[in-house]
Amino acid sequence: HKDGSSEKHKDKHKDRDKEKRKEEKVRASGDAKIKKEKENGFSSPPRIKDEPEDDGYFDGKLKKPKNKEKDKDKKVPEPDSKKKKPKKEEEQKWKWWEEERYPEGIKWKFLEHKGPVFAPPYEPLPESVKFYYDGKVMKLSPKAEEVATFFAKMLDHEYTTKEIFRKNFFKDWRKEMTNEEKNIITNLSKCDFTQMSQYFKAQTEARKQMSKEEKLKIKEENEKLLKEYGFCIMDNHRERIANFKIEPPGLFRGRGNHPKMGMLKRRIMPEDIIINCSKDAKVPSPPTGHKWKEVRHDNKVTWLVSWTENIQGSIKYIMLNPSSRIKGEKDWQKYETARRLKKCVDKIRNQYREDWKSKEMKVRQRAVALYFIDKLALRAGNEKEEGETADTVGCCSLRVEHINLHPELDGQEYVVEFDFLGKDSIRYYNKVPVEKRVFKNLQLFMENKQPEDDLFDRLNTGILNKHLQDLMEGLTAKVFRTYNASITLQQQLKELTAPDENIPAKILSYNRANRAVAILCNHQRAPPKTFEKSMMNLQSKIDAKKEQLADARRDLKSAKADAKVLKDAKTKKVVESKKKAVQRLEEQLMKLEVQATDREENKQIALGTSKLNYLDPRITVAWCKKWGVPIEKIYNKTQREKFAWAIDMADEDYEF
Ligand SMILES: *[C@@H]1O[C@H](CO)[C@@H](O)[C@H](O)[C@H]1NC(C)=O
Ligand SMILES: *[C@@H]1O[C@H](CO)[C@@H](O)[C@H](O)[C@H]1NC(C)=O
Ligand SMILES: *[C@@H]1O[C@H](CO)[C@@H](O)[C@H](O)[C@H]1NC(C)=O
Ligand SMILES: CC(=O)N[C@H]1CO[C@H](CO)[C@@H](O)[C@@H]1O
Repeated sequence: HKDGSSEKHKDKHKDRDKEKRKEEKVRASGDAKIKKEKENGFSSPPRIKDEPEDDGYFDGKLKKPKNKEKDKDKKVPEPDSKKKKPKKEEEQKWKWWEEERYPEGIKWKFLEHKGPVFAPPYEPLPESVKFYYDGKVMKLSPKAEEVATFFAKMLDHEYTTKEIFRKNFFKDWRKEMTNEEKNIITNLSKCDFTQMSQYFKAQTEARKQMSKEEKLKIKEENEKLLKEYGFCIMDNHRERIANFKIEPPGLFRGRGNHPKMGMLKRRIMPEDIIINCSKDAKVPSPPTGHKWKEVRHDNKVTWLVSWTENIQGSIKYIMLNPSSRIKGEKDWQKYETARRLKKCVDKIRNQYREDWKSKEMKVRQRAVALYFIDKLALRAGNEKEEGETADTVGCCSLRVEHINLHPELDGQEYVVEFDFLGKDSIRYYNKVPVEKRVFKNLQLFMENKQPEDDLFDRLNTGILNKHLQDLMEGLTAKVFRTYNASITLQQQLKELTAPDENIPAKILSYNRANRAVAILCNHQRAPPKTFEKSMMNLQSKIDAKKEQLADARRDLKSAKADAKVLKDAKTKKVVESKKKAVQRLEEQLMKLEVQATDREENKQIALGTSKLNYLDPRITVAWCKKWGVPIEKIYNKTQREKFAWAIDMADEDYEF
């Protein structure tokens, strides 16, 4: 397709512009698909297929085997109205990446939405569900009862045995009690929530046992809610909102040993809510009898709704879905920044190597920290939530106790052993050989220090970030991560992909490359609870397949024997079909075995985070296009929506 490509390109642009204008009009009236079909006289195929062709293989997870009978049913032509709907959705995908960007700082010109969906009101417990205090039945006031149910729902959880949790809960619960209740209920250990807990368990059970009709009804209600509140209009386009439902009240958990765990996370009311929309938009109406806290028209921010939560005092936002223009542009920019780093990383590396010899201690420390960020993809500082006291650290906040120096270890020289809790209390443990100069510097930084002293005492996150900005505009520790993750994926894909292996094997290679990145970024996980079971299921499938294959081989052998004797056309045909059956089974077995390998290797690694946040999707798209691997095998629907820009833009020779 290379001939005259520049001419074609121009034409494509012209067409696009026309198309864009047309689409704009169409969208305004709402029904793009139908109108476009009328104009064009045909319907173009959807770009991103909704239902990928399914060979049961995806992302290391096995899908439920398809029911053959059901498949047959599906092929019966459905009434038109039903079939057209999903296609219409596809048709409306807006290629924002082909349009000009707004000037820096401006996020939108028009914004209209329906506001948030509030948590459903509290439903009091039935009379039959009793609460006991000190062995005696007690009827709680509605407010006290509501908060008690939050605790009851968590009764089986380890949290409710933790002292801080109980203390925080009890303190906040008492605030919701009437004076009378407060006088009686003075000791949490005397509260008996068992009946409440049993009631909720029974409810959960009942939900599982719901009839098809009931489930369908709930599904329809959810869809209705999504249709009304799940979208906004931003600059003539209907965009999906990420989190339009406000979280219901409950008890705060937090990660690690959070000092605020057990506190009451209040119910958010319209009076807490700040609405952001454009001046010429219809302001969403608050629920009857209520008012918004404030209505703003600020097009320098991307949020639609905000409020302040009561536990940490942090501001929460309702924002657009990752598939939106606003989020997509930001994502795209992130990878462009990482590509800029690629261009100057050598210079930066040479600079910090020079700085290891600096006379100034501060410069030396900065240079060693930068080396860690570059080489180990460490985070800059401790990006923990305010009030969080979990003892997590980043590069700048490393303490002497977090590293051990080994002049020699397992045949390697100058090894640094790291052991600390990183973001979200995930342990970082690594033994890395470093350059001699780094090692000597670390020895120097540790001289005359106690274990709890800062390793980099002349450095903080602010200083380091400032330095990064001076090295390259927009540079942060995270850019190193994105850069290294993306470049590593690209290199690994080149190394691991064997041109003549089949698609399942290629996918395994992809996942291996992805895993190399996840390990680099320390995206570990505990093996999923269902791991052993799902592995066993897979193994029994493999065993069954092996048996089938053995049978098929036996059949083939006897058919061949028959053919030798009879030598007629009919037996020859039988032999051919038996041969095909064997081949088919061999392929299926291979596929299952590849899956088992993949899943075993994936046991303790979370691929999702790097896939979603650190890997330039264009590398993946290019790889898929180059090797003819359907993109659906690598990205699920959510991911395809998020990366629609990359899927459309990147061709097979894209280089990060
Ligand atoms: C609270 O109740 C528990 C269980 O009855 C009892 O062991 C404990 O001593 C009580 N605590 C106080 C402070 O009264
Ligand atoms: C990425 O990180 C790895 C692991 O520390 C490191 O060995 C490698 O040099 C880095 N690669 C690039 C290109 O930055
Ligand atoms: C796609 O994968 C992500 C993990 O990256 C997961 O959170 C999401 O639920 C998946 N979506 C679908 C539609 O399967
Ligand atoms: C005009 C206005 O109120 N702007 C605010 C919009 O929201 C952001 C983020 O909360 C604030 O920083 C702005 O001051």
